[in-house]
Amino acid sequence: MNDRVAPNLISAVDEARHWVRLMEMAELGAIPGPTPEDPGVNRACLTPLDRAARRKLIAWGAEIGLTASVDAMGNLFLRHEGTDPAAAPVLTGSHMDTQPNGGRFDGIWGVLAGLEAVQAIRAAGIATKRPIEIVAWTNEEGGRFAPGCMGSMAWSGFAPPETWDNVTDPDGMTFRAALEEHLAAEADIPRRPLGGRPHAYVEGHIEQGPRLEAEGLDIGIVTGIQGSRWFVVELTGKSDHAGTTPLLLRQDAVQDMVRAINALNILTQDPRDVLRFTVGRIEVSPNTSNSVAERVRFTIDLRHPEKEVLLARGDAITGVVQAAVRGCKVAVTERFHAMPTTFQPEVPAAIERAAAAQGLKAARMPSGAFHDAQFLVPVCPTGMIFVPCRKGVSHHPAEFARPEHLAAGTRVLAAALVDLANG
Ligand code: HGY
Ligand code: MN
Ligand code: MN
Repeated sequence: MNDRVAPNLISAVDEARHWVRLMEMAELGAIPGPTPEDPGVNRACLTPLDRAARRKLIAWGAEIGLTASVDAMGNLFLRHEGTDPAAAPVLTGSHMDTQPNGGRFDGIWGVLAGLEAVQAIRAAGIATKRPIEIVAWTNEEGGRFAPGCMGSMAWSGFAPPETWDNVTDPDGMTFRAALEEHLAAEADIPRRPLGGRPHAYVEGHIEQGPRLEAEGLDIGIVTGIQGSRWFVVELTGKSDHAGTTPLLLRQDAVQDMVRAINALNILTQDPRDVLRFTVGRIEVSPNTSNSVAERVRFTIDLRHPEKEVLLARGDAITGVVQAAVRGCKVAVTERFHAMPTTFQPEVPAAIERAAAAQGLKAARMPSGAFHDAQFLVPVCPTGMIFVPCRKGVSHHPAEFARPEHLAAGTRVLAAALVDLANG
């Protein structure tokens, strides 16, 4: 199918323009990194920084004739019209929010690759039967409001939009209040209904793993995404004086947390090192050095490519914690439940054709990170394009991808979009 793609499409993808836009976006929420050459980004969802980045994207889209719209979850869309406006669009994009200690490429590359690909398609004078829409999903990271992927979960019908109304950020603001504030600030942008039936979805993303770089590959043709489950464990004990209370009389929530995590480390042992178990956030109260901790809340991020393992180990968490603690009350809440997904063959095949036609070294591979794409699978044929990132580092300011790799990924995306839009 790709041999119909105009050869000037590839040359119309402008590596320098694409890199400049990425670096401009990285200034919105820039934070110091390990070296001056590696600044990071902290741009949480539904913040003024997030809105400044969206306005910049909308302006770049308007310059090339794309029309913007926003849905009730704040998902942002830029539309390139097709010769058949009534045809189901091909969707591409990713997310613009970052981790609090994030990098310059996670998420935002996929959105800007979509913009660059569509700009190249238009510059090359290629008419697409189907419209192409670039999407920026709301709150993929789950850093400010947990869990992640709220925008794509609500859009795809995986969960109702009001599911997370009362989730609060560290400052106590609810997701619903932040979303209403956000939508009010973007009241001038046309609204669109939540949901849709696109023809296909393609997401560009940095690999966030070491394989492509280690094997000298240009493109990852993603075959699917491993499953993820997020839990919050709350241990409630009793606060006491650190100097006068005998250890035997204490209900120390921190000591019970240590017992619980030690027991969970045994539960999640995996000699093949495939299972991923992470405790990334711990809240202690009253959080003073000379009072015994009354309450601890800690998060669990559990991942595995096999549904059976994810269910068995995840369902055992509550019992393991209860057996491990000494005296604290235990409450375990599951906050995110995304089973392993495999992409349908059509989109990976289009990506493979595009990479082969451009003589790029590509391999099929699964994704260890979760992405909005996993919630698109039940809605339409879905796929992802990975590009290498340095040493596989991500969710850190040292995250880096080379301009030539990003341009190659964008060229594959552009060709795949034309293939899917005219196929
Ligand atoms: O956590 C993840 O897998 C994604 O990068 N947000
Ligand atoms: Mn991401
Ligand atoms: Mn991420």
